[in-house]
Amino acid sequence: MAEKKFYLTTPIFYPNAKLHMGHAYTTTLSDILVRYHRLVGEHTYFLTGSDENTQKMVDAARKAGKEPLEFLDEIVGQFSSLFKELEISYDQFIRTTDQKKHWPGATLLWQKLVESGDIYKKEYEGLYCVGHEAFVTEKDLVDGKCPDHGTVPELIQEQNYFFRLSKYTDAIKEKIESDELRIVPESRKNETLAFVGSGLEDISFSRPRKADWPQGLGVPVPGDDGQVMYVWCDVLANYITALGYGSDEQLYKEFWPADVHVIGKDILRFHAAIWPAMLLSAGVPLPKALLVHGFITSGGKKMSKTLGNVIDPQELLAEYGSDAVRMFLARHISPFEDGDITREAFKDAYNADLANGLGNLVARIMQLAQTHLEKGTRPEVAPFAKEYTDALENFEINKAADVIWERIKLLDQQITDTQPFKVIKNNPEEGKKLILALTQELYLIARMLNPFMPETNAKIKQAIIDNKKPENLFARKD
Ligand code: ME8
Repeated sequence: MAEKKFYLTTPIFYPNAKLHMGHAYTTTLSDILVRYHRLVGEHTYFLTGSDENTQKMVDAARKAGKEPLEFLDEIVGQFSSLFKELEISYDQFIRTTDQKKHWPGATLLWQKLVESGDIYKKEYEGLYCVGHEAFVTEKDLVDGKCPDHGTVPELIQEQNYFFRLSKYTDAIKEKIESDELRIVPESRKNETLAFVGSGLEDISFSRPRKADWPQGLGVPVPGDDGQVMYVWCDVLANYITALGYGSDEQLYKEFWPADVHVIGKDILRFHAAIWPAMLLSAGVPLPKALLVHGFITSGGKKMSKTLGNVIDPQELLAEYGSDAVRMFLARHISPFEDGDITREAFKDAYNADLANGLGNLVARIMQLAQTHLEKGTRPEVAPFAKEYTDALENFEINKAADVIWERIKLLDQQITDTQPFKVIKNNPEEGKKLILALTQELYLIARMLNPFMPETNAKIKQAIIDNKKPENLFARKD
């Protein structure tokens, strides 16, 4: 039988500023899922990237006194260092300014939509919010300003190409209702069905090329160089262009359709309506699932510089290391709801889960093993418990982490209950058996930690193989 494949994507992030905790969250969840599928022997592909053909990037570059393309390289460099520090094991980082990798596929996709009769030209007038990179309506504004960005939108009148999204209302509804396109959690599925059910309207798919955009920014509309693709056919297309759709299609054949697009709740509508409609129009299979996670706040509030509650992932990484950050995000924030992080909560969780919890357990067991077992007593590898694999198959990442911590607690209890340090004095054989059983369960726990805490997983397994207590796995933070 052919190996099972697993293709996961993250959103492609805007490179107009450094990534924050929310982006770190999406990427960490994604990485945990991919590492799990890799661990159980599937053939995985993990895509992330950046959404570069945007006005807000051009504005940010000019503000920084840089040329846009040079500015992009710098910010994208910062993205990759954050991902490296977070141990994100992606296979490819796609950039939408990549003319070799991305543009041919975006162009082909556009042409397919044209062939289906779904692209038409129309005069358009609307209010454009640069912060959103989207047209907004009067209804969205507060005192004439965009409430999210505090800016007055521009009134724009122009010729655009439109996409016949309305045509796909029923087909999309059916795909979502039948779970052919699964939306997780259920509440997001219902939200999408309500939104799609109220009818989809055709949407603007291109914009006139801006005079101040440098060459190399914005995918040209095929056959009309005066227009560039506006968002959808450029940005959403990344999920297939990265696999070589429209150029070298080997990866595309191997990995498409995506097994899951991991996204935040802010971009649900694009992914649940526009993207499937484009794929239906182009005759491309739909992704299998969308995992829609909530938003992270700090102390119950949106992180903002003015409130002073911004938590920079790089600061936490420098102080606590990647495994601690990954574990907090995985265990203490539900992927299906909004979550909160504060420095205090982080420190408390670190001390309870890692320094006093896992770290202490490893020290207790390895102290016994080092003293009483011979080196080379290799543990047997037990299979994973179903509640662990089920949780991860269903994207219940925090639940899978809880399963591990439940076993950590039980194993701690097992030492207290069986007292191998006493048994060994009167009955060395029996004592050794007890200690070996402890190391065996510890080995399994280490394997279960693999997707969450790759470094710790390796350190514990090595300690067991070397039969040696590891130095300070997690130092207490006071
Ligand atoms: O929207 N909590 O890019 P973006 C949790 N380029 N996750 C958060 C978050 C928060 N507070 N803030 C952001 C874009 N995110 C487009 C996407 S995809 C084809 C194009 C995460 O840089 C979350 O995953 O604004 C959200 O969907 C994404 O970052 C938006 O990133």
